[in-house]
Amino acid sequence: MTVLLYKMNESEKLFKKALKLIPGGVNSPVRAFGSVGGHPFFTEKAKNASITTIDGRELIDFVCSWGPAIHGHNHPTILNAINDALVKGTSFGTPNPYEVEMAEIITQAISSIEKVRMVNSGTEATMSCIRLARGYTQRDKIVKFAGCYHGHVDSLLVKAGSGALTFGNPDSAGIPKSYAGETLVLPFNDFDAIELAFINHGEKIAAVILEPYPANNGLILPQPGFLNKLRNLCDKYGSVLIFDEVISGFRISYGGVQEKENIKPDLTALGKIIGGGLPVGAFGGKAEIMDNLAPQGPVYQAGTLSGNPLALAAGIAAVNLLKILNPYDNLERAVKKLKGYILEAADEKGIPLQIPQAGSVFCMIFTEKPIKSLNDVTASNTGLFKPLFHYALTNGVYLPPSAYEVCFTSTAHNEEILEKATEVIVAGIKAL
Ligand code: KE4
Repeated sequence: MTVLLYKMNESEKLFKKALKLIPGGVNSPVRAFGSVGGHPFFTEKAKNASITTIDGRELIDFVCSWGPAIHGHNHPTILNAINDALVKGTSFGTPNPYEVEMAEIITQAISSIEKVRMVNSGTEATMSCIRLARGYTQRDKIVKFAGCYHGHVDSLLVKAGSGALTFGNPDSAGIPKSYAGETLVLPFNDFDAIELAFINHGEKIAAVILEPYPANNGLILPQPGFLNKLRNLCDKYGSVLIFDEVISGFRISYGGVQEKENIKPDLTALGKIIGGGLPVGAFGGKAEIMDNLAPQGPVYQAGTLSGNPLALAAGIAAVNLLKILNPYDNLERAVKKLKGYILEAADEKGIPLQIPQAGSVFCMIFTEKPIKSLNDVTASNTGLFKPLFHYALTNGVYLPPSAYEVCFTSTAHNEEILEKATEVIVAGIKAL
């Protein structure tokens, strides 16, 4: 395998300029290549399973814009939908028909969602779920799980307290300790910890929020019965169960993890895919809870561009295409095939490797232990990811620039493209 020259001069020039104008040179930290070293390339355009850098390099994309691009980039159906909306105007600040159409789609796709409100990001969706749960229950405490990321919400950028059951400390500057102290951070998949938390604080817990398939610190699948346990405890203590399905909604299955696992949360946060590549988030759930939102109820939530016609036109096209194609089994099978070859190469090389997978989402964690908790991920040999990342990038494959982020495929990742990517990743494993 010849190692292609890694042309980056145009990106390098632009990054130098960006660093003077934008904090860290990026509008979102993970894009800065901080954990893999080097500096990011700038993307000129994207089509199907590939992105093309401003240096003219075409890369097979396993980031897919961090999840939205489940149909690959610039799918004609989505482009046409955006163009149809565009000629009618970009933003009205009044109700528009797309909002009702999207609400119908979401409430029909996800039966736990009786009412839904559109916002502009996953962060807004989870932030609104937290405020709504607190307003509805008139309680303040929140339970989240270590390793789950829910966007940059003050209440949720919290790291575990000193003891397993002490309330949290800020996980970012700028968050008052008093604020973080209302959030309890527990180990995911720890049945005893969640039981004890409710015994000790149940009457004060407004909500439990989790990614039902945590995908922001590698991919950690729930142990059998764990999601049910959370459901039962929330029922028993009158707390709101919130599923953050910003990644998994319409990605793992058309109805998300909750359909696959047959669990009904009280509120769900959505994002990414439902925007078809444009900025969208949504949150919804039981009407009894959602009706507490302004203007109907006392919990305030608003947004200038919420329900934006362009963004919803793109999202409606993307979700309708999923309903028509129902690509989930094919997406899962294709990743399973890729995974098999990579595991075989690692085994031949004597490198312990786990590849947790959920449909078209997977990650490579260098450890011999099956991944059951955040500790299993942090204890892994993340140092092996960096050389693999750069080998792949040099040879035309863009993996997420962090050992803790997951890879995404799309319906545009056809057999030929996946074979080519497999060859590069396998060679990269063998070169470790
Ligand atoms: P946004 O505010 O970035 O649209 O969504 C926040 C969010 C909420 N919930 C989950 C489960 C998420 O994964 C995210 C955002 N995901 C990250 C990557 N895993 C977005 C990439 C970035 O931060 O640039």
